[in-house]
Formats: sequence, structure tokens, C-alpha cells
Amino acid sequence: SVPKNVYVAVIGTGGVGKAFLSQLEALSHRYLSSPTPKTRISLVYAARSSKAVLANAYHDPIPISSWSDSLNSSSTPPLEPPALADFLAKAPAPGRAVVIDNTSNEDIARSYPIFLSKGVSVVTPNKKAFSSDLDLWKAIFAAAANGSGPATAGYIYHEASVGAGLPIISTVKDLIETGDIITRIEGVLSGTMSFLFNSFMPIGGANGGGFSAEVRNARDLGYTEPDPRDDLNGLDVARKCTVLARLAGVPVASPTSFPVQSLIPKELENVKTGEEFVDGLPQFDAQIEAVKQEAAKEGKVLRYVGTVDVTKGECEVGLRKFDPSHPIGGLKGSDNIFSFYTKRYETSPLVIQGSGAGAEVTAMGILADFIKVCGLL
Ligand code: NHO
Repeated sequence: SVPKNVYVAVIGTGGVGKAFLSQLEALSHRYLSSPTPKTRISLVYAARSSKAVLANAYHDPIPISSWSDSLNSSSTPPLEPPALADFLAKAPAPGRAVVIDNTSNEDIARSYPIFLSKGVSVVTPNKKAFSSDLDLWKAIFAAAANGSGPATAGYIYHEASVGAGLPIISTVKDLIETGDIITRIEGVLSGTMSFLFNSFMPIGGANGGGFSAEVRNARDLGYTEPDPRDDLNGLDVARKCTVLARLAGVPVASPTSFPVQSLIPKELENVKTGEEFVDGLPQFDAQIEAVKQEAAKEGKVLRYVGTVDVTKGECEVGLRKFDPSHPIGGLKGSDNIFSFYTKRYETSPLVIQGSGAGAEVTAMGILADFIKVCGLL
């Protein structure tokens, strides 16, 4: 039989986008070298902020191995999302086009319903689409074939928006679809915050460095955003909690609609640069050191966690004390951990743990979703 063609448009070729394209190339080879190839992958569009490359024609795609050269030599600006949706809707096999959004751009996220309603599927690690206002969430799932949209609509998958390649979103869906009732989800949802607190308060006593020194170290090692306030404000964790809560049926209005403990001292909230922030942080070490010593006296460690109390319909993000023998207390490096308490997993939660940040594992989450979509098209 003739293999089916799947037409791919990749928006965003940064750390994650590059890793995705290289994994996509390998997948394409594996598909084609199968004795009975079922799927042929055609790259028809690739874009970064400043430029884009569009295939000459659907039957003349961009060779995946040379996407970078093609993009570099292009002088075309990126297409506006509605124009890209129109182009992809004209794919020769209708409904066989997939957009991979590897940006964190909010406008692109807001255009998912346009792609979906034109039969174009969307796969993405972009948290903005699923953790901004609730209306956008509703619009996306109302337009998708795997939401309440028509069978002719595109599919939406976003595993890598939480926990990178870890199977978090698929697990939440499986629990619910098999009739389980999720009561609570809690965990360390940020690789950055994991690394920071595992260094600030390692197991075995309060012998980590001062908080400001640990923040500087984490930043120097590339574990934080260039301006660490973008991690320490807790918004990344709040966004992930919002996604999980909504999947579990809690209609969270936005990631700022519940208590989120920011670790940025008030006095440093408005300093101009990340550098100034890191320089000013040592004067506030005493405050958080006191919290650390208090935890140490109880034989506990401090961890920055996100909690979704599904039963009460509440989310919370902030510092909590854990016994070192607790799975959250014993976490290492920059690992993420997610514990799911459900009717079936009542006393012993379902726990998923592992690396939750980085381009390769995030790209793996995206590619696994893409493979699922290929199977559905
Ligand atoms: P980059 O390297 O900034 O790349 C963004 C790309 O998008 C660039 O090529 C840029 O030119 C392009 N772009 C931006 N706006 C555009 C536009 N309007 N049109 C066309 N192109 C445009 O970002 P990354 O690191 O590659 O991340 C890409 C996406 O993956 C983001 O949505 C990010 O949130 C998401 N993501 C990344 C990671 C990660 O580890 N890098 C993770 C999850 C999702 O699990 C990871 C995570 O959460 C890490 C987190 N900080 C933690 O746990 O501590």
C-alpha cells in the first residue's frame, strides 16, 4: 500500500526546535527504511522569529537534514499564523498537516483554534496556550477533534508543556478516561527550582550554601533563566499547576488566580537587570536562612512544590517542609517528581520522576505526541 504523507510545519528552532528536527529526521529515516513504509514525513515550513522557509510545493518538501541551511539562506519573514493555517489547509491529503510550535509565543498559542478548525493538528511544548485565560483553553479544546470539535478538525497534543518528556499529561488523561478519580497532584514541577533547593538544602542537614550564592551558582551553570526572577517568581510552576488542574477538571481561571509564593524580595522586584538582582540578593539571605534552620531543627528539608487539590478545587505553589525519606524530600539534581493521589492510588501514590528539563527530553515528548497524531491521521 502507498505510505500516507504527513506534512510538518515547525515554528521555533531554538534549543528545543533544533533537537526536535534532529529527532524528526531520524524518525523519517526509520519510517522510510521499514519494509512496508506506512508514513512519509514532509517538512513544508520552518521558522524562527526573524525568518522562515516554505517548501516550493507540497511535492517538493524541504530536506529535513538541511533545514538549517535552507532557513539561513532564506530572506522571507515568518507567515502570520492565519496565513500559515491557510497554506497547511491546502495540503494534498486534507487533514494531514501538523504544526509543531516550539516557541513560547502567546500570539501563536492564541491561533491554535484557527489551525485546528482548518483540520491542521497542533503539537507543542508551549505552556502559554494551556495556562493563560480559561477562555483560550476552552476555545482550543472546542476546536480539536480530540476535544469537542468535529472529526474533520485537527488534533491537539501538549505532553511536553509539563515535565518535558515525562509522561505526565498522558497519565492524567489515562487515569480519568479509565474511570479513576484524581484527588490530589503534588510535586516538584520545575527543574530549576529542584536544582536550587536540592543544593540549598541537601539531605543530611543544613549544609548547603547561602541562598543568594546558590542562585548565582545555578544561574552560572545555566539552570535558571538569564534573569533568575523568571524562575523565582513561581510563575513557571503556577502555569504547570494550571495545566494539570484544568486537565483534572478544576476550572482554574489563570496562573495568578491562586496563591503563589514568590521568592523575590519586594525590594528587588523592580531592579532593572538580572545582574543587579543577583548582586542585591545577599542582603536578604537571613530571611530564607531562618526558614531553612527551622526546617533543619525538625529534621526536614525545604522544597518548592506545586499542589493541585482536585477535591477542593484549589492550587497552591510555594515552599514546604518534607521529611528526607519522602520521595519529594529525597529528590536529586534537577529532577522533577509528580505524585498522583487517586481513588485507586489512595495510600501509595502513582509517582513519576526524572529529568524534567532540557532540549533532548523536551523534544522527545513532542516527537512522541507527533507519532500519536500520525497514527490518528
Ligand atoms: P528558545 O531557545 O528561546 O527558542 C524559541 C524559538 O522560537 C527561537 O527559534 C525563536 O526564534 C522562535 N520564535 C519565537 N517567536 C517566534 C515567532 N513569533 N515566529 C517564529 N519563531 C518564533 O526556547 P526553547 O528552550 O527551545 O523552548 C521552546 C519551547 O519549549 C518554549 O515554549 C518552552 O517553554 C518549551 N519548553 C522548554 C523546556 C526546556 O527544557 N527548554 C521545557 C518545557 C517546555 O521541560 C522544560 C521546562 O519546563 C524547563 C523549566 N524551565 C524547568 O522545569 O525549570
